Amino acid sequence: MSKIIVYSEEAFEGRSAEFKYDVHNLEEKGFNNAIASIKVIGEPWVAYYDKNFAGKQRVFEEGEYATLEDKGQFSSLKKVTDDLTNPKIQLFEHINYTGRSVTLRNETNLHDIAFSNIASSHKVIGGVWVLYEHTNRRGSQLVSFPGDQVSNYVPLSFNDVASCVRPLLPRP
Ligand SMILES: [Ca+2]
Repeated sequence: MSKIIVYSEEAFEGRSAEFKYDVHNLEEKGFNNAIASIKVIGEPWVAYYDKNFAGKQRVFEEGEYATLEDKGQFSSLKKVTDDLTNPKIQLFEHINYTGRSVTLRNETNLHDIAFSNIASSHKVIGGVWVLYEHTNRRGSQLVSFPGDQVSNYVPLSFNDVASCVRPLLPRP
């Protein structure tokens, strides 16, 4: 069974709580803006800065996270339950799916295909994708699910910054 365990202090100290299902509002669980370390067992989870799976976001795959870049920021948690086989995403140069486009199926450094700091919209055909502000999976993230169509990165503060993208992979 997939689950996430959250802690109020770094290094898995302080108060803790374990969740097996989406938490749309961490305030109801006494953990709003209070998560300082995380353990994930099983499927990946996405943590969001705002309740109801909105705002800035970060993926946590199976593993232990003793310190967090986004300590004290998360307000909702979503479990990834989607089919991760056959990932496919289409990125577009401009908003509303216009301009140059590229179709990707694997982790890609967008510098390598002359598409870094260009993308302004996308369509996810398959899988769950993470877009990163910087190469080597660094910086802000934008997480997108199968069938998602994101027509404009501007309101997401993600316009013309994506430098690397990758699909979440099925666990072996
Ligand atoms: Ca653009």
